[in-house]
Amino acid sequence: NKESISSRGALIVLEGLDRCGKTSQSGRLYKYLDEQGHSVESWRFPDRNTGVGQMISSYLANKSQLDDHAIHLLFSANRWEKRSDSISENMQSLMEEKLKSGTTLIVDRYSYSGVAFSSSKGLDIEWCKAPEIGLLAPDLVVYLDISPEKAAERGGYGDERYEQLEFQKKVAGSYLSLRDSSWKVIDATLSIEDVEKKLREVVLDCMMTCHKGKPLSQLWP
Ligand code: FDM
Repeated sequence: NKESISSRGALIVLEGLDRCGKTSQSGRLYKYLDEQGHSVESWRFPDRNTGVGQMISSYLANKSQLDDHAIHLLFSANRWEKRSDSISENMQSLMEEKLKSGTTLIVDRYSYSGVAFSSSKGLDIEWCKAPEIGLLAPDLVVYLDISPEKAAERGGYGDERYEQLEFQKKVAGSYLSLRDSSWKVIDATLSIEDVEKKLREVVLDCMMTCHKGKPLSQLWP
């Protein structure tokens, strides 16, 4: 029976500094894969639609204050509540179920943002990684690489808490220490079309590997 052996979707994560182009590239990638007939969804963290997500959103907008450890754990909780559907009857709604049913997820920010941003405030990196243990590991992490200075030139930052050059410089350093050889790094200063093309290549390649039966795994590998 073809259905029971149907292949799973890929968990694709896009990371990078604010204004690196992640959000527009994930939109373009989604559109492309969808038009090619793939089952695909575009996700992002923080997911501001949940109760936890609303607390995060209020914190980011400087409307509430929270201890650095507490907000870190909320970002992590926001990923845990989207990991797997253990409490409701709807077995198709969350990450693991989606992937297993063959849907590829393009995720704008994930645990690496969690660790990079919080450790840039001075929190211990191992402490930051701990609550992420057991979340689904991405099949591919794409880092859209841009210097903090260049990113800041792109129309300036908004009003959210972390959108400041000095802080983004620290985040860039944290990302660098998190990167490993499996990450695909794309120069985010190339034209939108060139970034898109490179992104498509690495993503299609990864989807093929998952299609061939690569098992889902957990953080941190
Ligand atoms: N951010 C995002 C964190 O500090 N920790 C996390 O776990 C995640 C997912 O939230 F400045 C930060 C990164 C960014 C802010 O992200 C909101 P978006 O992509 O601008 O919504």
